[in-house]
Amino acid sequence: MRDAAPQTIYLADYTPFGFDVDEVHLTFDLAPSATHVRARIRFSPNPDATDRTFFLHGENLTLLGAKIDGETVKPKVTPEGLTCDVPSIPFTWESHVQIDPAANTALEGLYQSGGMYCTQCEAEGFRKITYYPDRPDVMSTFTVRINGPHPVLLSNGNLVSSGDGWAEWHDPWRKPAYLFALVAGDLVAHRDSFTTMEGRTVDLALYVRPGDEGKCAFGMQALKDSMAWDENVYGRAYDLDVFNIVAVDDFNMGAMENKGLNIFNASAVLASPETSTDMNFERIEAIIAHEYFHNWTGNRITCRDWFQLCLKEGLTVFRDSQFTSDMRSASVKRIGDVIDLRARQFPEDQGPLAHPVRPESFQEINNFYTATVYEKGAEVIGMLRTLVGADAYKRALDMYFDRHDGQACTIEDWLQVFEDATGRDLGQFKRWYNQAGTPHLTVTETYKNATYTLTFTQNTPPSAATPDPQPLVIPVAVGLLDASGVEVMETQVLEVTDATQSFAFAGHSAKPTASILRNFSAPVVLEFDADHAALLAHDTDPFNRWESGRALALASLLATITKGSAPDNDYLQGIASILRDDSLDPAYRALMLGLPGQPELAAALHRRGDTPDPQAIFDAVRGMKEALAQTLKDDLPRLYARHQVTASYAPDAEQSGTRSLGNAALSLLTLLDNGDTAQTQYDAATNMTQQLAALANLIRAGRGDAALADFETQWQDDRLVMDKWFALQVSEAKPDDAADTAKALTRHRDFNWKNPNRFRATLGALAMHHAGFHAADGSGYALLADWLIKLDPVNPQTTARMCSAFQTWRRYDQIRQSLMAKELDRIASTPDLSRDTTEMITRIRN
Ligand code: 0A1
Ligand code: ZN
Repeated sequence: MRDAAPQTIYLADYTPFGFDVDEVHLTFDLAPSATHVRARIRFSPNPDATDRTFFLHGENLTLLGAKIDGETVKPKVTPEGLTCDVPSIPFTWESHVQIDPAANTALEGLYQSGGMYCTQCEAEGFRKITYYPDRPDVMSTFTVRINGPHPVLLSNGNLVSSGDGWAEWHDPWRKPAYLFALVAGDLVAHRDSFTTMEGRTVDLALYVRPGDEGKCAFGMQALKDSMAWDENVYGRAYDLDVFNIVAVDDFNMGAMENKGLNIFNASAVLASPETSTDMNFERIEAIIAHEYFHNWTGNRITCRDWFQLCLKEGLTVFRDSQFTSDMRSASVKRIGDVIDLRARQFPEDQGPLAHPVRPESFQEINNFYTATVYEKGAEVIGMLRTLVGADAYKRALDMYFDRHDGQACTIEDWLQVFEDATGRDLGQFKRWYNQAGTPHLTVTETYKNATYTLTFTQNTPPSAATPDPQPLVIPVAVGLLDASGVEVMETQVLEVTDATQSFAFAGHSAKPTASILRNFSAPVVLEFDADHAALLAHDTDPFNRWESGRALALASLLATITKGSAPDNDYLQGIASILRDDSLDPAYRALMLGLPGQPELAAALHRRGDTPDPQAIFDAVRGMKEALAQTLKDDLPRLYARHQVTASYAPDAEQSGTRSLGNAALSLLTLLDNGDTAQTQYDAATNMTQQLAALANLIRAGRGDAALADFETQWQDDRLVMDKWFALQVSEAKPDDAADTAKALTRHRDFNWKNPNRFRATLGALAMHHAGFHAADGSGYALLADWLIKLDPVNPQTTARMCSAFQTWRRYDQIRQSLMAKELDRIASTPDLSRDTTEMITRIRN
């Protein structure tokens, strides 16, 4: 059954539910097409509420019976839920429903994946399991009995007792229904344990499909590292006797923080050197940490309503970034985060999907698990920490945990602890939560009478979500260098609060060189005519040193695209010196060889009033790589040879940094030797990082066919590796071939389009191939639209997320715009289109 006409929900309309839930007892009798769920729930009137309507959410449920205090009742049932007359004193509600997990392809609620049962309840999946007030401010303890012929039967909390074909779990921590989880199947456990700082022993287990046992050790270590880190840095210990993680093949997102029973997309937890790249390992470590950290920021303190999503997500992303910085290299992590922010959040904030970090309305909450809520939400917390300082941040967090443990909170609660801990008024700072759009910060400089003055002008472009943006509090970290590159003023944080504001620095006998927005101290577009060549050579701030190289590359590429200029020699020579400097971390040097993303170039052209031509952008980037290869011609063989790891494989920062520089050198070498070194590397590779990089280079050199066939033979039984095989062929295709390559892959026997990982590997890779997706004949647009239309009835959530490929459509020329508009309209006019996809297409098209 399809959704009713879309309804918009507003933050301003929040009212508490009329009843408290004191305890929940659930019994599951599992069967693929006819699972029975019996619920016994103790309700009592909520003294803080005025509306006592007893409405329970419920979707796709067959109600077989309901009772209040043991008496049969006949509730009024609609497609969204039920209402019933209830007593005005505490009462016990019982219901019995039947559901069909085998038919649940949307992967929300209780569904099946590879023969196992699993759940996904965030945001509103619990209502597909039983009738319930499915909203995050309704919290309760849960006791769950599972009956089913499966060796492993799991739910939240601690195991109470179990026997053959059944298990009973109790979660003593009150939680909202979105954190409920159940897993049943024939799984094997990788076990370990952790002793908390309070001296409690926690049994840890990672449950996987038989055959995947060898891919668990890294995830388990990451979990133990996360547990120790949260104790050491935030003073937060784990609070149950067990912590279970389950890997599932079919999952819409990365992972889910269900209390005591995290469920992970297999790609976000399973790892081995042979099958996973260094990047996979780093991502897995971060996601394990993220989900674990939610135990305090999300579970113990949750959100009052879904508008407050950033309360848990922004903070938890901020915490997992801190963790990765501590485990690995802080500057490499920061640069990676900013690359990601610009690639994913900036386009969102600068286009039709722009929304505040705390949105004020939505139709489908699943569409708001966005880079803005997550990544910009984390940036906002980073700015807050920069403004108040590390000590005050710590005090505020301690106060937050003390004051709000066990509660469902708002951004107002969050900001209040900072105000109380610091005495600061955060009224203006709060605009970061309420305003959409990426601020532009334009800087001019003057130098007179030994005084150097910087003038900042901030301007946030208006958007549908925020038509009249007001000035923000922008922490701008600034340092000054002298002409010889020596730092003459250490980093200072300037607080820009006005539309235009100047800061003077006296006592400089010569005009200094400014390094502005060090460590990317605010998520803004900086417009400043800096001395990038000097900063690239000398900046003491590793982020801004990298950023200067990036700025030179951007300027040079834009000049090539718009004027046909040759690559900038200052840039090439500056990068060459960095690459030759063996005192610099290899991972950092590898980042220095990176170029701005092609969509980022398109955005920069659009900002200047030019119309981006995707093929011209592609060609310019290729030309720049060739120029880098020529400039570094004599260095590359040595650079490559010196960055081969001979020790046995470890996914740590040091080894992966070495490999990333070796592989960055390889991609330039391939332009000089036509893939000979890549072939040698492919033949000798003993880990996926080396094998996949070699394969990519062979495809790029036009000689990938044999290696692709070999790779397929070797890995055909490993679904996660085969996702890489699908994705790489699309992402490395020549622009004109990308859509055809993707189309051919959709006919491959292993193209299981109902599996979100495989769908994304193939069609998602096309959407991310800038010049391929935007091929002039519209073939990329048409293919993606065909598949989104096909996927929508099966999996609305993944379909809706992938619609964002079209969000930048107004940046391009008239012909491309009309081709994209045609596809958007074709999707929009599909009969019975889901609420998820309808909302996305409507917002993008308008
Ligand atoms: N809360 C999870 C991510 C997540 C969000 C939504 C989902 O379904 C709509 C599933 C998972 C996290 O932040 O990791
Ligand atoms: Zn999260």
